[in-house]
Amino acid sequence: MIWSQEYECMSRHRLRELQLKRLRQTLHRVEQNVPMYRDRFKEAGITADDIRSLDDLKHLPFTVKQDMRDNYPFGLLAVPMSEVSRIHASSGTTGKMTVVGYTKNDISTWAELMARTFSCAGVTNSDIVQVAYGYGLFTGGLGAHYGAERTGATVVPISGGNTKRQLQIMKDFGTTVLACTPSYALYMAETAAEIGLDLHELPLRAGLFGAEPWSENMRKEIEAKLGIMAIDIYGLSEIIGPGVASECPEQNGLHVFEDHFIVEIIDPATGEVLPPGQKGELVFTSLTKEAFPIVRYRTRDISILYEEPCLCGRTHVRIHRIMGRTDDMLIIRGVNVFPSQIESVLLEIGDIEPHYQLVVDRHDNLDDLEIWIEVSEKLFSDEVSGLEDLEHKIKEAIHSTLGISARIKLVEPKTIPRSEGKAKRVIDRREIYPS
Ligand code: DLL
Repeated sequence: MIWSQEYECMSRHRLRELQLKRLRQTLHRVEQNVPMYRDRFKEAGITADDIRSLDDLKHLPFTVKQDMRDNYPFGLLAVPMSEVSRIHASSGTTGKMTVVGYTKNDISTWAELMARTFSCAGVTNSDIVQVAYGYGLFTGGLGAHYGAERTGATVVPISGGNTKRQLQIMKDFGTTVLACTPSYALYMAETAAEIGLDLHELPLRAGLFGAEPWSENMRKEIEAKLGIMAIDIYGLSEIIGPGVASECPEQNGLHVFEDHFIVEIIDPATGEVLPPGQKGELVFTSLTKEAFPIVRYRTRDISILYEEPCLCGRTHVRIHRIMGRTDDMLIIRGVNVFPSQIESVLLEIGDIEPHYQLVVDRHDNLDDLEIWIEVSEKLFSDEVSGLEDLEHKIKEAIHSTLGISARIKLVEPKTIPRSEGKAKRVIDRREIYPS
């Protein structure tokens, strides 16, 4: 089922015309209203008027995550606050989060894009959609909520967590579609098995999974254990939230909603645009956003672009499922975490040597973070209670700053292997990216 035949199946020629028109509008909007873009364009010796073809896009400077931090919280908004009807922010830090804003129209556009996403899984007004993405500043919950509502489906806004209750509701309400992170879907399946609930007997038939990396093997496992079709959905707060790209029933790459976003793949080392078929970093430009337009945003996500037509009839290009990142960002239980954030929390606490290692693993389908930290010789030879206090203090600090729980393991000086080059801060045993 295609939600918006008119736009999703548009001829490539008409689509390009529409993109160019919307791109020029967006560039004028940022040039007039956002000082950072105005300055950047000036530095690059370019004005919005100079962009006469889609090919000219490559002359514009990139936008990066640091730009959000530098303009925290509202410096990149292109409308006055009186026109902003919603704020979201990326998870991870309480300090300088990535803050994004939406006008009423933006919220409506987003709902429309998410309705397309749900339609990719065949969702109609006969469906009952359980939204188990987190509600709140994270874009997953409310993004899925508005989109599912737009399709006419019945929405169960349960948010994440409380797994047994999720399963009870799934059974009692007759949920047909589940929206959550892929690892949480597997965790639900496992909990169902533990309590003797056979998911194959329930009406559940499809799931929309994203917000973290997963693999083809994980898809197979989810589909088998839950007895459903599992659709990969992709997005990021900076671009709109979920609703940037979605798989169709062909399950062979994610269609980028190109009437609202231009996608490019670049060489992360040189910034040069790569042709379709080559692996590189995804870069997006928004075409219709009012409050928070964004030009050439470097996602750090690695993928490949496919231009071949898709059997489903949609004409929008597809991207390969996310294959990795160009930076060290980890996604732990749906929370985006940079090792540097953990480091700064650790260094604010005394008695710690600047040697630590993050060990990330997945047990029973739940991400598990263990932080190994070297403590001073003195503390280590002190009585045990000193170590326990410190462990507790670190655990609390990590939880309150980053919103994730971690197991803390304090070790003697010189326990963590030293490296001659870059320190190896992260050991990720989850094997989540496809090889
Ligand atoms: O995770 C938005 C979202 C919510 C997408 C619900 C899908 C479903 P952020 O918190 O800003 O936004 O995190 C964005 O998550 O740059 C990717 O690294 C990763 N990511 C999102 N979707 C996928 C996916 C939301 N399908 C970051 N596969 C992105 C792999 C994904 N990684």
